[in-house]
Amino acid sequence: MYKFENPVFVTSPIFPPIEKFNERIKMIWDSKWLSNNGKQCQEFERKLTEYFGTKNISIFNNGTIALMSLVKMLDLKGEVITTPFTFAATPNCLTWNNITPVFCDILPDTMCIDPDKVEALITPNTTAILAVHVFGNPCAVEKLETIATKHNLKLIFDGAHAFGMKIGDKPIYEFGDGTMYSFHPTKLFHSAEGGAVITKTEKLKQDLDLWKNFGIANEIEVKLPGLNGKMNELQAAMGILVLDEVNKEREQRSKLQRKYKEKLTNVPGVSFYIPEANVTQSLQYFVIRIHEKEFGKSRDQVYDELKKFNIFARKYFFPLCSSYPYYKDLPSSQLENLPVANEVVKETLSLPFFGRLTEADVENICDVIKYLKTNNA
Ligand code: T4K
Repeated sequence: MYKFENPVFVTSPIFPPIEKFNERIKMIWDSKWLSNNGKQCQEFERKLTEYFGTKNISIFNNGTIALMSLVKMLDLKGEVITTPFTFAATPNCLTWNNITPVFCDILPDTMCIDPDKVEALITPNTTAILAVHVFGNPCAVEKLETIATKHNLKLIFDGAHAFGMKIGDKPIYEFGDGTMYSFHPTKLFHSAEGGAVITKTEKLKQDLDLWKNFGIANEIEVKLPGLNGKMNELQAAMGILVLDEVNKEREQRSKLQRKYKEKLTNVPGVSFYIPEANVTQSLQYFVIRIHEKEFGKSRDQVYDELKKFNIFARKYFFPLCSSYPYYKDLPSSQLENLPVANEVVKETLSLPFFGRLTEADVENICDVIKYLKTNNA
């Protein structure tokens, strides 16, 4: 069976041509300006405004600080209903705001929060729903909006995986009060580290802009007890150049996704979710589920055996956030409340998925998976 010569990781960032980065570095050196909304940051925000088609965008030094800031600027308190099947940053942003996360079970197909289980978790202390477009699968946005409106709750999205996602003609950020994007290098689009929030209102964007600069309005006025969430010029320069490459990356990922689908359809014990046709996908991850009984091996066995072929898949998002030592005793974390999430978390495997992979690489990865169904590594 084919073994990769070098390790193949779950992802690998876009690297723009180094000459272009050097030009940008020269611009930064000449400007003698490294942070605090310099020319690169201004240009980056302008370019993102064009790319996304909205002015209500505030860029940050990373997605976590962006989400923490969004929660803070919406003045959320008490309890916020969220998903346990996500990266640690999602519920941690609530904890940093002295909010108790209330974990809600997920849907078996999209693996996003189950809107039909949200209402039962609402108490007088609930102030918002924080949903995650996990792996770039869209949440049930309309149902969530209906619930939020009915109960007078804020609705925010962790769109760390949702760059460029749309439902029909509607960009995903048009749902809810605000959406956070992560520009970490493991993301389809990145700025080395970075993030952004797109808001429904211009006022919220202005509040975020103030908040991320310590709340400083001008030399004689500090309006809010803010923090330092500013992106720097080097990050912005990278972001500008990666933006030029992102459509090419997306095209290649589309081909790879097609190849994965073609090779893994009808493999007993392997399933994957592809969003409906009206969804423009972010193409952030390619995630399969290993169903132990049918496949004959557990996800963990497959994960371990893939390594012997130099394939380094990831068990995102294991363990569930509700299993973390500091969340496990919450009433909402108990197993009986999260049956689907507890099942899904044992099955998911994020396979290598990035533009420098070839379709032949994907074929080899799929052949190894099929080989492992009947053989041991
Ligand atoms: N919400 C959600 C739903 C998220 O997934 C995330 C971040 C956030 C919020 C927070 O956004 P940020 O504050 O990060 O902007 C990674 C990332 O560190 C994290 O950003 C990301 N989610 C999470 C899903 O993945 P790890 O622990 O898996 O990273 P690491 O270092 O193991 O990298 C994974 C693979 O990527 C490596 O095996 C190789 C490759 N890699 C990584 C880096 C950093 C590269 O090839 N080059 C690189 O520079 O967390």
